[in-house]
Parts: sequence; structure tokens; C-alpha cells
Amino acid sequence: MKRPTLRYGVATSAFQVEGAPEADGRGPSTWDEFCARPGAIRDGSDARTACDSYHRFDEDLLQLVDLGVDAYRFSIAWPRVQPTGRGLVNTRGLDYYDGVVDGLLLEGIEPFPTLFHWDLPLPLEEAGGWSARDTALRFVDYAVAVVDRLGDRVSTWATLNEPWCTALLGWASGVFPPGRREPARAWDCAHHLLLGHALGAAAVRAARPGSEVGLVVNLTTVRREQDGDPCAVDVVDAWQNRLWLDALGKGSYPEVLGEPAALRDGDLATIRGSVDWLGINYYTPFRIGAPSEEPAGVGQDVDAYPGAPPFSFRPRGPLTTMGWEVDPQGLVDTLQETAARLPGVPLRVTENGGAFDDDADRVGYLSSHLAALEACDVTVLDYFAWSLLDNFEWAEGWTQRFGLVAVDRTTLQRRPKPSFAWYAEHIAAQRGP
Ligand code: IFM
Repeated sequence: MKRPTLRYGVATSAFQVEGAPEADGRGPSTWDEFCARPGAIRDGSDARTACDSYHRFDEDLLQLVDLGVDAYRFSIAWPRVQPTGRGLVNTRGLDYYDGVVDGLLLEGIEPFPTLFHWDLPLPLEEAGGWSARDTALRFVDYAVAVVDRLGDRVSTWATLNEPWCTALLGWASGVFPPGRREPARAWDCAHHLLLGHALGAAAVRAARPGSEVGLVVNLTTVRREQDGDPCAVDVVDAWQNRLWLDALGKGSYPEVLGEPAALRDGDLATIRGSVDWLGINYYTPFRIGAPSEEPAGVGQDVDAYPGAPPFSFRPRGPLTTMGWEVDPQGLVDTLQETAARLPGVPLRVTENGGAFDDDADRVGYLSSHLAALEACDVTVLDYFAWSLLDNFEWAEGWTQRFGLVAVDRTTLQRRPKPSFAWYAEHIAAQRGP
């Protein structure tokens, strides 16, 4: 069978680029509250202005056109659509996304929205966030509200972005909101996120038959260093990869993790088979060694892997400014392992990119990863570079630059970097004359 042609895109998320936290009736999100906590964000910054994409989407669109992408992956901010996370829909919030979708379509760019990229409405967080089953049900209402408005023009939907981060960074290591260190509840969150995804996906398909609904997960290949405990490798791999893939593919959770207390009869049957496609966000492989004092990369926190025997992350250079090892073969390994674990499910690379101060390194990162992807034996439908813009990197604040386009922090002026020109040329060259 002929392999489908790889399509190229670029990605952002609402909280990281939009700003305008009070505009048109938006309610507060858990990230607004978290940013205000002393010490929560590395540089003490916030995303109140961010890239001001809420008021400057036209400028972003010009960049997308110049880049020549097939698709733009962005996320919809739940607190704009339902300011308290439940009840009445705020049509003014949806108007913004209506404009984004229409603008993209006019330029022949496919809108590729994600419904939840971490910005939970604050009242839902205060009611227990994803540790409460009710949040999964509220997500369904929200998803239907969005699809009712945009589903006549959007056919491919991602439900959640990187639920591992929401559950484990939020509730086990506590470096993301709500900043808790309660591993048992992290497990419940992971389960409710999967349940919310599955129920939401079913509701989207019911509201708009023919929709293609997927989940975006941050997976990676897990390697053992000579002194690494194989059990630690197994537990890290289970939280990072198998939890999501086993639940989706087999309707079970990895034995080594046990079961979440929140699990109810029928939940896993609901989750099994709930994706039409899977999005993989890949940045770096993991190397697991014996415990050490050496610094690991951002987010590589042993506390985010409850139940693992003592271990450390041992990234090898070259590193990005996130401290993440650069390894294009890791992308290929991750794709191959995922394809074997979830056979028959179409795959997309929904994020890939590197944070660097020197843009030449970004060109090196993107070109080596794309070369590996284009040569590999796994069929992938789309590749989205992270990110279109330098943006707010969560707990790292404004210290990390992933963008193909720099954004002046004072004037908010957009300035494409050489990596932007490189990616535009690459896309054009792949399309041929
Ligand atoms: O910026 C994030 C994005 O929001 C989710 N995936 C990883 C990126 C880089 O850390």
C-alpha cells in the first residue's frame, strides 16, 4: 500500500501564547493561580500578556502562511468557553476560535485543535481537579460546546495534551498546578483524564459523526544505563508509556502500577479503543541510572514516577537548554515501540522541537529529527514542530525558547528566525515543484 505523504505543521497552546486572561469573559485557570504563587515559576514571571495572540492572531496567521504549513495545532482555552468550567457557554470566548478557524481555512491551512492543554478552569481545580471524577464529566460538556460551534469546519480533534504532565507533575512531583505531592491521587487523576478523554471523544463523534478524535501523549523510549535498576526502567516506562497505551489498546493498566482507587467497573472498557489516532510528543529519550546528584533535565523528576526503586535520569550531551538530550534515534525508537504496542492506530508527531539560545542548534535539532522520521519505517501522518512562537514555558517561565519566531517581550513584534526559513524551505522541498 502507498504510504500517505507526511504533512507538516507547527504547534502552540492557548495559555502559552494568548495572554488576555480577562478578555471577553474568560474565567481564571489553574495556571493563572499557580503563576501567582511565590517561587512556582522559575523566573517569577506569568503569562498575562504572553505573545498576545488573542489580539494578534492575524500576525500569527501571516507567519503560518509564510511558513507554508499544512496544519496549525493550537488549543482552546476551557476558561474562555466555560469561565467556571461548567454551565453556560460564553459565546464571546468561542468567537475568538471561530475567527482562528476561519482565518486558517481561508489560507488553506487545516485547523488542528486540542481541547485541553492544561488550563483547567480554577473552580474545577478547587473542587478537586482531575482527582475528582466529576471533572471528566464536565470535560464532556465542554467538548460538546466547542464541537457544536466549530465542528462544521473542524474534523480532526485532540482531546487532551500530555495527561501525564497534568497527573504526575501536578499531583506527584508538584511542579505543575495544583502543586500537590499525593501519588495515590495522581493515579486517580491519570485515570480520570483517560476517562474524560474517552467520554469526550465519544461525545464529539456523536455530535459530529465522521470526526477523527485522538489523544496526545508525551511518550519516550526508556534506556537503561549500566548501573540502572531494571525495575526502575520498568516503572518509568509504565508511567510514561504503557499506562496510556495499554489502557487504550488492551483496556488494562500495567500490572507494576497496580490500579487507581478511582477505577470503577466498565471504565477500562470505555477507554479501550477510544482513539481514532494517537499524537506523540517526543523531545528526548530517557536514560535511567543509579541514584546520583547530577542534574537531570526539566520535568525529569524521580518523584513523578511513584513506586520506582531509587534511580536518576542521566541525560547525555548534547543537551538543549531544558537539559534534554538531543537524540533523533530516540524519536524513531519511540515511534517503533508505540506502533508495536498500539497496532493499527494511525500516528502523528504532534510536538517535536528544542529549546536553544543559539538558533543554529534549533536547525540542527529539527533537521536531524525530520531526517530520522522521514527515513523510518513507521507511517506517521503529520509532524508538528514545537513551536511557532517563543512562548511561556510553564514552570520555566520565559527562560526557554522553542520558537521558530522570536517575540519581542516589550513590543510583541514577531521576528522569524533562520530556523523558520529552514523549516519553510524543507516543507517546500518535500512538496516538490
Ligand atoms: O511547551 C511544552 C508544551 O506545552 C507541551 N509539550 C512540551 C513543550 C515543551 O516543554
